[in-house]
Amino acid sequence: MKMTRKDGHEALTVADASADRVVSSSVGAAHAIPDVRKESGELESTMKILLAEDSPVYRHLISGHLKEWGFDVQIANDGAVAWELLQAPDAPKLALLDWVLPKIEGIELCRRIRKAQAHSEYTYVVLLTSKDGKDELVAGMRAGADDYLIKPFHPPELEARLLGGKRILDLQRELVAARESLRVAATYDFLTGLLNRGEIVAWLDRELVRGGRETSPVGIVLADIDHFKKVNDSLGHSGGDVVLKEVAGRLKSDLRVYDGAGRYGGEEFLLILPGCDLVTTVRRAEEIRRGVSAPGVMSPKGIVQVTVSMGVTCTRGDRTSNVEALLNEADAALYRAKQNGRNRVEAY
Ligand code: GH3
Ligand code: MG
Ligand code: MG
Ligand code: MG
Repeated sequence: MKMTRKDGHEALTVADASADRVVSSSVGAAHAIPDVRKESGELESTMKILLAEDSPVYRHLISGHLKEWGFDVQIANDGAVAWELLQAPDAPKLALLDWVLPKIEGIELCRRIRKAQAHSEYTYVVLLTSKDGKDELVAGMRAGADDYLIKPFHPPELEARLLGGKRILDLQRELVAARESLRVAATYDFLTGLLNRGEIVAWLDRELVRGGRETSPVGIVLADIDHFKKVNDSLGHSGGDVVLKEVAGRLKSDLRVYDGAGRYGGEEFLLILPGCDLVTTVRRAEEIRRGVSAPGVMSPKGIVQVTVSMGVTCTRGDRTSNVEALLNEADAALYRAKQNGRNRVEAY
């Protein structure tokens, strides 16, 4: 049966309550539906969408339109299947949920989505409800729905809702990407890609706590490029930058995944070696030092020989270690390495 609404438009509707009878799509059928996608260029062809609908008729009609609009449609016949699909690793971020569903109702799905989602990517939810459920709409929105659609509805109404949802999801993704790039900028040193000073010191602080708890030593290496001013003088500042990057890469290349490396200052680097006592830290520092100086560094103005001096210290189980004291020790040892001829490792 076709239903005619007050505005004179015929809507997507189902004849009767009983399933499998159906049946009309809107007046103009598929070919007459205005192609919002072509007009706005907004609907992404591969965007996933979840359709949770227990009425076979609506399921068939709606999924047909969604596919026609280019969506990759996942279908759930009941709320439990919908919830399972929504929890999958690559779940759809756009969900069209019928209010009345077997097992888990649409409104309960909304609640669960919002509860589970505090830290993950946003899911945009459009709740489908029948006309007599109108009074409950506010409750649906409170439960976490972003929008609603009252059955029966015209296909273009649905498409318009989905375009709005997609726009929100795009904005949200842009915000997340912007936040992520701010986080990266605040965490890493732009030139070398190592942790910046604040982060490597915070890392050291955390490792000291862990080392204290596990009574395990933490080795610390402060490395400083020798005569770097001369490198800058001969290669220019940008040539110096190339050398800095290369040295940072070499310092890092010998580290284990749980070691930390950061740019502590202009041409100074801090390495943190959890679980390494003083003897081991000195041995590893020696290996790393040799690795830095072994092959010359290619720069736009030719090959330069680069060396580093290192000051090494380590936490000891029998005394409390704090970041500042350890950094002072490493710095004192580094000073001795410079005094004693550079390109060498000294322990505190
Ligand atoms: P030493 O062996 O005693 O450490 O001598 P040095 O010349 O390496 O030490 P000094 O501290 O006198 O000079 C460090 C130089 O590092 C000076 C500074 O211009 C340069 N520098 C600091 N940061 C950067 C950077 O980001 N890029 C470049 N190209 N140079 C930098
Ligand atoms: Mg239903
Ligand atoms: Mg230096
Ligand atoms: Mg220096």
